Amino acid sequence: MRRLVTGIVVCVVVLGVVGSSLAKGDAEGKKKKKDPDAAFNKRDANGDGRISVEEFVGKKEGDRAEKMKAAFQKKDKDNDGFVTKDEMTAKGKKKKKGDE
Ligand SMILES: [Ca+2]
Ligand SMILES: [Ca+2]
Repeated sequence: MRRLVTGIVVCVVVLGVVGSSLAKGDAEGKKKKKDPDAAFNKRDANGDGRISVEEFVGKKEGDRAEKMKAAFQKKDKDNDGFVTKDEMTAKGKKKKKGDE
């Protein structure tokens, strides 16, 4: 009988810990989704701080790869073949900052 009670207590504790860590992970996950750094780092496979066209296109093939390449070239404002974090986070702004 005592063993059963211990088992139930363990279960409750484990569920509580798992539940709270899941809730925590969820909150952190939502935070990360909005974080452009996380999106950038995910793309930056080799971690050199810039995204090459290969990293940007990833494993896509055919039309999707072509679309990704076109999107990449739009992002690559200075046409150096790499998208930096600044270029990645810039949202379609064609003009430089301080142009107002
Ligand atoms: Ca890279
Ligand atoms: Ca660039």
